[in-house]
Amino acid sequence: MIIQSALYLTSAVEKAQYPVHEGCEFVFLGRSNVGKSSLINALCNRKKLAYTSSVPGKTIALNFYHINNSFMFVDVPGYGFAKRGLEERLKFGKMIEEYLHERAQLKLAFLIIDARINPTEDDCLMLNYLRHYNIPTLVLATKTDKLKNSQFAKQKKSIKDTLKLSDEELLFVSAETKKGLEEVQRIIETSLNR
Ligand SMILES: Nc1nc2c(ncn2[C@@H]2O[C@H](COP(=O)(O)OP(=O)(O)OP(=O)(O)O)[C@@H](O)[C@H]2O)c(=O)[nH]1
Ligand SMILES: [Mg+2]
Repeated sequence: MIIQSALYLTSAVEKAQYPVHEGCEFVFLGRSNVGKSSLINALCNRKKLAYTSSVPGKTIALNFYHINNSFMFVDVPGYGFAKRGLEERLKFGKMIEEYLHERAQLKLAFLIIDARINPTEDDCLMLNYLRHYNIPTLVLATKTDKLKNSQFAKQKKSIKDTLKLSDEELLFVSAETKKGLEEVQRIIETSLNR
């Protein structure tokens, strides 16, 4: 599947603000600063479609991007950002849960983790939540460009063991080098045709 067009459509902090459309949606979840927005940009071949920052906490609402005039990528605020107060973290948590729980058009969730770091407790909680609600999920281990070749096999095993993933549920990617992104696009296409 080739992404020919990508357009920022709208932002939402609650259900009433979600855009009305017929297509399906793909959501990008993960810790703050892990690289969710960067992956959306890399997949769409655009530098500044989704805002990115070296400072965590850049994305503060659900952002909807219309792809090929057909389906949506949904960028969400990162979880586990300690500098956010408890109240804010709960607010973001509820915003994400409401989306995951209520959005019938949600086709597939990408859970983004850092390829260099073992999944955190927040990552495990998020994956359990997705499994509990039967939301099809693919784990994308990103920033692979920063992972030494010698560490690759060890990291793969430890991520798979911690999250209890099969081989098909984990892909190593990089927004920087675009490693693995053709495979992600293939998976999106398969999912759209299902
Ligand atoms: N080396 C490398 N850096 C990356 C990669 N992806 C993202 N980054 C960097 O990681 C930082 C965070 O990226 P974002 O895409 O803004 O992360 P996010 O998950 O959207 O962050 P929040 O919106 O705050 O939750 C930025 O400085 C990016 O340049 C990657 O594949 N490789
Ligand atoms: Mg972001």
